[in-house]
Amino acid sequence: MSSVSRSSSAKMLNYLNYISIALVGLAICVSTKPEEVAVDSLDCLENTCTKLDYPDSSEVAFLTEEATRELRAYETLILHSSKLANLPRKIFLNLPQLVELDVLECELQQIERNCFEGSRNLRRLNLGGNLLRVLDSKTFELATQLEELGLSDNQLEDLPSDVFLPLNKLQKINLSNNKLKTISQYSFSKLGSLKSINLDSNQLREVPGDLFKDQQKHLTQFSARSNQLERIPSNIFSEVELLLLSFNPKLKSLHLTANIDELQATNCGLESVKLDGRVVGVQLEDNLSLKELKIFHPDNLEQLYVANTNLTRLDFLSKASKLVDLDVTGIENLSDLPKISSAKGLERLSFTYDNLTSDHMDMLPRLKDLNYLEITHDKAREIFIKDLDEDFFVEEAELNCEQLADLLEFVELPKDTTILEDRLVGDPRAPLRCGAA
Ligand SMILES: *[C@@H]1O[C@H](CO)[C@@H](O)[C@H](O)[C@H]1NC(C)=O
Ligand SMILES: *[C@@H]1O[C@H](CO)[C@@H](O)[C@H](O)[C@H]1NC(C)=O
Ligand SMILES: *[C@@H]1O[C@H](CO)[C@@H](O)[C@H](O)[C@H]1NC(C)=O
Ligand SMILES: *[C@@H]1O[C@H](CO)[C@@H](O)[C@H](O)[C@H]1NC(C)=O
Ligand SMILES: CC(=O)N[C@H]1CO[C@H](CO)[C@@H](O)[C@@H]1O
Repeated sequence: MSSVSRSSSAKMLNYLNYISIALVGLAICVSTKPEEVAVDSLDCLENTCTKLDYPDSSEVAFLTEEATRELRAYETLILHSSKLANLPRKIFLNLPQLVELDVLECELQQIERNCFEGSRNLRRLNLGGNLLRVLDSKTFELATQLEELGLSDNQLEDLPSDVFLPLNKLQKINLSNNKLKTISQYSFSKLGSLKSINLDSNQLREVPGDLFKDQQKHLTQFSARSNQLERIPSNIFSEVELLLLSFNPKLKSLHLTANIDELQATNCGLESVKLDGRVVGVQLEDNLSLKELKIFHPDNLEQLYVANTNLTRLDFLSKASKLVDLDVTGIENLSDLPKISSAKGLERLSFTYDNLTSDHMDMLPRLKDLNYLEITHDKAREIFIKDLDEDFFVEEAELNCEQLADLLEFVELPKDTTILEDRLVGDPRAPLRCGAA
């Protein structure tokens, strides 16, 4: 008797569950069936159209043949300064020639799968600066030719793990400035052409070790600046050109096995960095707690920026024979500075002159190619530039800051810098003051 009543109450429970599930399902159906409103004319300047006003998510605009007639000659269509809760329907049915669609700052909230019907030429889609919060896993199912997808500056909190799966030609994706807390290990599965991924300014705490399983051969760029990353799996990449990880204050240690052309991990909370692979450019400045840096293949290293760190040893410097550019400003107790004399091709050097480094200045004349020398001492900074170009540095030349900025190319002059020419002895001219203003 008691067993019967138990099973009937179990049935009752199931029944209740069933009801509530059905209701949830119904709610989704209602919200995904907006009412279609025909747009007969568009306010366009060439291929840029504005002032489409459909802010209600229960309405979806559809572009009529008539409205799109003038746009058939363009490969790009730009919609902005509009209010489009839903992406308009039939854009590609009427404009199948479109290669690029930009819907920027249009308060876009929802994208229906069918909007991409007929998008057989669509290679670039930019939906930046909208209000997208969720994407359905089928959203891009019909946009199979996409090579670049821009979803930056939205409100995305989560992504279905298979939402990009149909995009097997995708090369670039920009998800910067969203609210992503996690990213699935399958997010980029099977996207063998994907080369550039931007996840800047999200709330990611970790990236799964398998995230780039199908991009192992080569990534051009991975960027995850300004997140909350606590760790990066050491073998997540095998080959990456540009790796940007700056402004992750919780990233205490970084150990990577990949070959990396350029690594930037400035302003993190880094204490230890170990790079096993071939590295060419390494920027780790402004990590006040960084006390360990190991570069196992320093023979390829060309650029090393470690200003404002807590390093004491850079023992690999003696093997960094290709080093061109070194910044060790603001390192209080660096004992390995003399070792750079083996970097015979060094062209730029920045360091802090104090009682410790003062003993080692005899290595400077051995650096024959040095043409930019920046010395910080007692909070003042002096820059010495070698007379590279006689035409430019003639004795009477009125050197101005603009010319100097040209000459220094990618060196950004610090604010209020005093510049002394190397022939200064006896030169009556006052030192030049330049700065980033
Ligand atoms: C991604 O979007 C951001 C914000 O709009 C932009 O600054 C950045 O240049 C884009 N990055 C790439 C690689 O396209
Ligand atoms: C720098 O290192 C010294 C000695 O190794 C340590 O006492 C100090 O706390 C470190 N500074 C920072 C900011 O981690
Ligand atoms: C540098 O060394 C001096 C003397 O050994 C020590 O007093 C000081 O705390 C050290 N500074 C750092 C940042 O480690
Ligand atoms: C550095 O050397 C100068 C002169 O040789 C000396 O007066 C000063 O006290 C030293 N400073 C430190 C921190 O040792
Ligand atoms: C988290 C952390 O310690 N970050 C520090 C890295 O270095 C910069 C500048 O040198 C500091 O401002 C950060 O606090």
